[in-house]
Order: sequence, then C-alpha cells, then structure tokens
Amino acid sequence: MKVRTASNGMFQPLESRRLMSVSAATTAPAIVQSNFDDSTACHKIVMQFNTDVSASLQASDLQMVNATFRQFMPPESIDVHYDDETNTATFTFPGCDQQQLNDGAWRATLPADAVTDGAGHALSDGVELRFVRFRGDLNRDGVIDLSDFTVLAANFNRNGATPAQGDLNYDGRVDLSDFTVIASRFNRTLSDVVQPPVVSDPAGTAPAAGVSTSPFSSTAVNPLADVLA
Ligand SMILES: [Ca+2]
Ligand SMILES: [Ca+2]
Repeated sequence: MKVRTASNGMFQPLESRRLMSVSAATTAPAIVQSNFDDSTACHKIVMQFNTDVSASLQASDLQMVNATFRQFMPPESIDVHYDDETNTATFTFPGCDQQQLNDGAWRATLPADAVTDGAGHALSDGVELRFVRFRGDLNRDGVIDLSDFTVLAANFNRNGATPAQGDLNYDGRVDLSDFTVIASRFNRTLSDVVQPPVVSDPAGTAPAAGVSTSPFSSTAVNPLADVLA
C-alpha cells in the first residue's frame, strides 16, 4: 500500500505495521462478543474486546440486575479477570452464594462510557446482555418438563457430566440429587418457581423488599416481560 506524504507530495510505501498502529489509535474500542456461562460451578460473564481496555476496566463497570426480583447486585460482589492475549474480560461473582447467579431473568450491562482504550477512546457501543437462569431447564425452553427429564434420565449415574447433561449441582455426576431438582419443579415455568416481591407502593416510588440499596438502585428496572422481549 502507498500513501501521499506531506514532505514531497509523492506516493510512498508504508509498512503495514505502521498502518495498523494508526488505525488502532483512531478507532473506538468495541465488544467483539459477550455471553453468560453457567457450564461450571463458578458462573461467568465473558466479554471479548477488539483492543486492550485493561487499564480502564473494573469489576464495578458491569451492572448486574435480576429483573425478576428487581434486585441490583452490589458491585463489590463482582470480580473481573482480564486476559491480555485475547483481550477477554471474565466477570465472576464471588459475592454470590457458591459464586452462582440466582434463578431469574438477568440483565448485564456494560455502558459505553465505562471503558476506554489506552488512548482514552470510549467503547463505540455498550452492551446489554439479557439471559435467563432457570436451574433444571436443561434445554432452555422456559419450562421444566419431560424433555428435560429425558436428558437427565439418559445420563443417569454418569460421571464427568455437564450441567446440560443433568448435573445440576456441579458435582460431576448425574444422580438422585439432580433428579430431585427437576422433580420438584416438574411442569413449571420460571414465573411459577420464582415469585417477584410484592410491591406495596402502587406508584412504584418505594423499593420492594429485598431490593439492594447499591448505587445502581436508582436505575430503572424493566419488568420480566421487558427483559425477556
Ligand atoms: Ca425445558
Ligand atoms: Ca450432580
């Protein structure tokens, strides 16, 4: 590739390495991919960036809301590890019981202005990751029924099993403990199993019981239907 230089007006070749450096300095960082991972006992939210944002990224940049319970997760319950080689941030939840998210419709938000690259450029776009955690719903269709039981039954007494195969308590084996979880929720949906708190203030001006008083609590919370939309 050739570019016109300011010194003599002639086209001159430039090393591709130099061009990449110029591009990186003028392009806003972006999130390449993001997902919720509950395949291990330590639940994670993984976000990969297209450039190094490690200097600005903090665990508290991620805002976690369980919309079913209208609860904000306190930022001190969140931790983050950054992989410099892949520019991947892995958020974990040491403040949660067994480092696992409760059942519910969740929203994980990383605002665009929360993260910058080394040159101070903010993210081109933030991300709002919406997902449902429903223990026992192996095929993730929103109801625990015969389809889920069939998966568990096919793997019963299996060692080295994954949660998707029916190991719901993460002990590596599908057995009666896991069967009990599905049996206790059989033919039920998420809204059947987890009930949002009753809000006594119809105007919605007072926080519901159990709602966190974290700094995020002033942010509007969408109802379940909105989160699942
Ligand atoms: Ca299911
Ligand atoms: Ca198990």
